[in-house]
Parts: sequence; C-alpha cells; structure tokens
Amino acid sequence: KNSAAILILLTIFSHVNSWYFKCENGFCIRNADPNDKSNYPTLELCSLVCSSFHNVWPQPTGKMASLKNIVRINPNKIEIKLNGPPGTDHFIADNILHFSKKLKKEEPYNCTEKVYPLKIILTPKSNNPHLDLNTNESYTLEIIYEDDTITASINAYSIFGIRHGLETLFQLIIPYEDGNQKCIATLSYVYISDKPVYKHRGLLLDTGRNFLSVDTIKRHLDGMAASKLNVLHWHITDSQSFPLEVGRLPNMTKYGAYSEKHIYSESAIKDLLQYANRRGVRILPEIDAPSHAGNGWQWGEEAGLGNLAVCINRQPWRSFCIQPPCGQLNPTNQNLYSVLKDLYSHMRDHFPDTGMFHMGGDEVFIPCWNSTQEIIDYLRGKPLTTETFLDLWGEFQRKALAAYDRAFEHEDTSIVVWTSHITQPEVIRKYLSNERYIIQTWVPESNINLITELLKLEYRVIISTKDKWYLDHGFWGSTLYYNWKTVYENKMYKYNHEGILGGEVCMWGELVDDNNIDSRVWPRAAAAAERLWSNPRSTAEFAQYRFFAQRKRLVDLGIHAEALTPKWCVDSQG
Ligand code: CP6
Repeated sequence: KNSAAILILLTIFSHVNSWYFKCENGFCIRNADPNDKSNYPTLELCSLVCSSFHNVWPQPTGKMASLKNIVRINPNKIEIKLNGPPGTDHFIADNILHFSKKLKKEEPYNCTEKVYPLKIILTPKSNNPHLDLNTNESYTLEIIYEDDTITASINAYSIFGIRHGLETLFQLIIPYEDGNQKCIATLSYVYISDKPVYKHRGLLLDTGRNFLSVDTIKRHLDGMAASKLNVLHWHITDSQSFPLEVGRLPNMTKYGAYSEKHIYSESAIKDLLQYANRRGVRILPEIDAPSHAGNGWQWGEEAGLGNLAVCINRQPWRSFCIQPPCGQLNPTNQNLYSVLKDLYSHMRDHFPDTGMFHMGGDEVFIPCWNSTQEIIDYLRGKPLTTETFLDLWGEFQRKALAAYDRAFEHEDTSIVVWTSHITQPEVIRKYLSNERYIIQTWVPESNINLITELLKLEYRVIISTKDKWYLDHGFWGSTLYYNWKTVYENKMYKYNHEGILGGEVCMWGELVDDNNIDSRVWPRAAAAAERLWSNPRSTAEFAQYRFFAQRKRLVDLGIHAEALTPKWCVDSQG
C-alpha cells in the first residue's frame, strides 16, 4: 500500500522536476515512470548517486528514491511530533536534543532565499527500551515538500529504528552555500527504507591494558551511533588490571585497579549504560577467563580461599603467553567458582540483560597450568598431555557457565567465547554446546575454512578477522596498520550464512589511552560499520567521498578522527 502511494507521488513530481530515479539495493533504475521519456540522469551519474546515496553513511539497504531538488529549511521553524505509544518520550527527547545541536552548528545562518518549516513526525510502534540481538532496527524515512512545508516522517518498529532514521535524516540536512548566503537544505523528496544486513555490529574497547575514561568511552558511543554500530564489546579486564568495581568483591579493584582513579564505579557504569542505550548501543561486557586474568585475583590465599589464579605476573613467558604480566585462573580451586558466581551476580545487578555475555576464553597457555604444583596434583593419575589440559579447561568452562546460570537463575544467556584450542572443530563439541555458545573468530581471512566448519556444526559466529579488523598494531604480531580501505573490504558476503551474526572491529588497548585512541579507532570503525550494515558489493574507492563526509561528521562530534587524505582530495569531490 505504502509503496504504491510513493510511486504516485513520484509520478506527480516527475512532471514538475526535470528527472528522477530510483535506487534499489545500490542499483540505479532510471525513469521508473514510463511517461518520462528523458534520458537524464545519465547512467553514470545515476549509478554514482545510487551507490553513494547523498553521502548517507552507512548506505541504506532497501528502497531509495529521491528528487534532486533542494529545499531550504527554516531552522527556527522545526517542529517535532512524536506519535508513539507512551514511555518513549525520554528516549526521543534526548535524541532530539542531540540532533538539534547539529543544526546549531551550521550557523552562521544568513539565508535570504525562501525557507520552509520542517516538520518531523516520528512513529515508533513499540516503546520497548530494551536492546538485544533481536531488536528490530529497521525504519523508513520519507521527506515530502508540499504546501510550503517540508515533512519528514520516520516510521519504525522500535525506538532504536526511529533513532537510525533520525541519523539518516540529519545526514540529509546539509549546509547549502549560495554565494554569500549560508542556508540549510534538504531534498524535496526522499524515500528510504532501511535495515541492517547484520544484527551484531560491534566495536571492542579494551580497558584492561590502559584505563579509558568514561568521557572517552562516551565519545566512542557517539561515533558508533553516528555510524549505526550497535554493540560495544567491552573487554573490561585483562591480566594487567581489573578496573570494574564489584561491590560484593571489593578486593578485585583493591588488588586489580591501577589506582583509585582507574576504577569504573557503579554509578559511572549506570551513567554509561544509559548513555549507550540512548544511542542504540548495547554493551557486551567481557570478563576474560580463564586466561588473561591476573591482577585483581591475588587475594584468595589471604581470604582463606586458596589460589584463585596462578602464574600472576610471572614473566617472561616465551611462546604465546603474550603477556607480561601473566596470569590464569586456577580451575582446580572450587572456591573460584563461588567467586565467579558473585562476580556474575554483580553483572546481573548492574548490567542490563541483553541475552549475551562474553567469557573470553582466548589464549590459554598450557605450560602455565602445567608448571603449577597444585594443578599437577589435581590431575594425578592422568597423563600430563595436551588432551588432559584441554579437559581441565573444558571443566573450567562448564563450571563457570554453571556459576553464571546460578547467578542469573535462568539458562538462556548466549555465551560468547573467542576462537581458541577448545573451539577447534575437532574438539569443540566435546566442550561447548552450540545452543549456548557463540564463537567470535579472530582467525585471518585466509582461514575461512574454520568459519565454515563452525557454521556446519551450527555454532553462531561473530567475525573479527585479525588481518582486517584488528585496529591495534605494533604490540603483538603484525606491525601493519590496516587502513580504512582494508577495513572496508573485509568481505562479509563471502560467508553467506545465517549463523553469521555480524562482526566486530577490535581496539586492543596496549598502545592506546585517552590521548590517542580516537584516531586509532576513527574513522576506521565507521568503515566496518558500513560493511556490517549494508555489506555493499562495491569497493572502498567507490565509497571514498561518502566516507570523507562521514569522517567530517565524526570530527564534528568532537572525535579526533584521523585524516584520510590531503584536504585537496576532499574538496575536489565536485
Ligand atoms: N588480548 C586479548 C589481546 C589479544 C587477544 N586477546 C590479541 C592477540 C593477538 C593480536 C592482537 C590482540 N591483545 N585478551 C586475542 C583475542 Cl595480533
């Protein structure tokens, strides 16, 4: 029904204006109106516009239609109407405030041309403020100029879809310079229907190696929202530090935080979580275990609970226990599991239940356990082979999951773990059920086989290709810096399978802190954002001018995004 109405509208408009076109999935359809015999725009121009729909980033995936005519907006006459069910006001009000700041930025405004009021009508179907993997993020946006008014209507199932629509709308409201005049303009007709290709579109931030301030994390949430990324994978802890305040386990930060200033307090967490939700971002917290755990876990002996972790700060390990400092949880200490239960209860009380939790599970270094007498004693009677230690690791994972389920009193959280020795296709079924576990792969792009195998075994998979989507460089392994084109060209469509939930770009924290993290993450994370939202078949080269525009938006948000090119190239867009 809706699309028929739109077609009629387009037909009417096409007589008034010189040309129109439709874009479907990035392809150009010219003269969709059979009565319009003009050959304008040329195929080249039309394709260019469709592939780079008016600088919108990420590119919409559904139907797109527009008229090229520009209408100028009166920024003093913007009216916003909320048509939703009760309970959505706070979310919408917060966001409106955010977007209207954007309009203020475009001043000085001295437009002497005729300007028109802008009416924005927001219609969410649901008022559910809860984000999870199945949140419906789709929206439609329609801009109509009629009766001397510009009306922008956004329809969506969820308030988060409405937010995406606002993001797109404000990308289409642009400063328009005409001689000495500075106006704000939009297009006289736009129709977009849009939804993401992947449900899980993430950025990993690591606060275990270097502390990141709440302001820094918020800046990243701003950049994510502007790029329609929806998951902040928060690698909170690592062997080096434990910065999360846990009320029932005060020793974690006492022993594990770099200092009293380097702690996320319960109130800071609350603030951050609300900030993220308002931006349509859910937090996926990770407490890495049993490896990548050291500082913060030293207090067991003193408290009469025995050794909670072993090899702490032992260094240097050769091979791939790539810390110093080192540390791994002690799977043989049964008290460890009640401490984990307390920790998970804290997660239950202080983080919203998004149906997903990350338990890490990467890079267990068997020689650490194999050189600890207590662990060797526990394994008495068994050969000290790799298989025995994998079984021990499996036992840890089983008991940690049981502790988690006891804390949550239900058993349906999906647990994410990194690819590791126990996620190898030959052994994974022995240790991890495909109903509970999601596997986050960090294998290089050449190892597509592993991903195919895991999908065959019916695991759900999140892709973090280490030779494309690892944003860190220079501390471990490769010192290559993957530029935005490499990030963009992580061709997700190679894995065409519904078990692929999406992907994450990862900013490991060894070489970044508040001073330099912005420019490491941005705008490269926005390149991954389009890969995950739109998954276009076209190349980075095709996207570059649109990407330059997105980089500028990030800078306007106060993010110190790195430059992509000499300014000359940005200006010569034409
Ligand atoms: N920290 C943790 C890391 C890495 C991983 N886990 C990592 C490994 C290799 C490279 C970069 C990062 N720093 N906890 C692996 C998932 Cl090249």
